[in-house]
Amino acid sequence: MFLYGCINLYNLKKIAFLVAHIHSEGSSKGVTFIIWGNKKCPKSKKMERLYYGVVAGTYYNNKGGSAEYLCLPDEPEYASKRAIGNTLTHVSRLYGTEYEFPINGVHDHGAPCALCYDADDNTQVMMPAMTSCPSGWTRDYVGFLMGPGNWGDRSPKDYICVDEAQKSSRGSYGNQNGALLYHVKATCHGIHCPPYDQARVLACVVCSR
Ligand SMILES: [Ca+2]
Repeated sequence: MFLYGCINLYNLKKIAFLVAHIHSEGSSKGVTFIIWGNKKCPKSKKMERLYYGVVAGTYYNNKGGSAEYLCLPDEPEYASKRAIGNTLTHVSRLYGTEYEFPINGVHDHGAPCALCYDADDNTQVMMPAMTSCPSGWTRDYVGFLMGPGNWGDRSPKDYICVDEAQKSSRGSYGNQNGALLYHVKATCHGIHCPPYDQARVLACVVCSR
């Protein structure tokens, strides 16, 4: 009787584990991500582009605002038909981005972006200062680590991995200095040189599996 109870409990636990595993496998399939600096998503069998647009963010020299770059769709939809006037006070203002001295792109041009969905993957990671992915991972794109300058810009933002092509967006409006994008270099302060080299800009890679 005792043995019978044990076997049942064991089997029940095993079944519960399998059900939970199947459930988590089923529910976690697919990743969404933004490709920065390109309006095309990486090529892959089940890749879908949800929209494309332009990179935007808080003005480089504003205090406050947001610390993230956004991928704004080219064709916006407004939830309210009511306009509140052209004055930009008492709101959070967004500005298009501009490459500053890009290696492959055009100085002062805006950066495109796209929101992508890959139904084949479960997870995705961006690795700074790498161009290759670990074994078993697929390389979605290689890029340059980019972000705000830090010699007086007041708006901090998270670094992003910008596609190495550094494409220009439609309507790149010249030197307007909005949410700026600079290359990133590692200094030799607390970082080993070599192998790090403060004369070179850092790469990045986006990997999934
Ligand atoms: Ca500029």
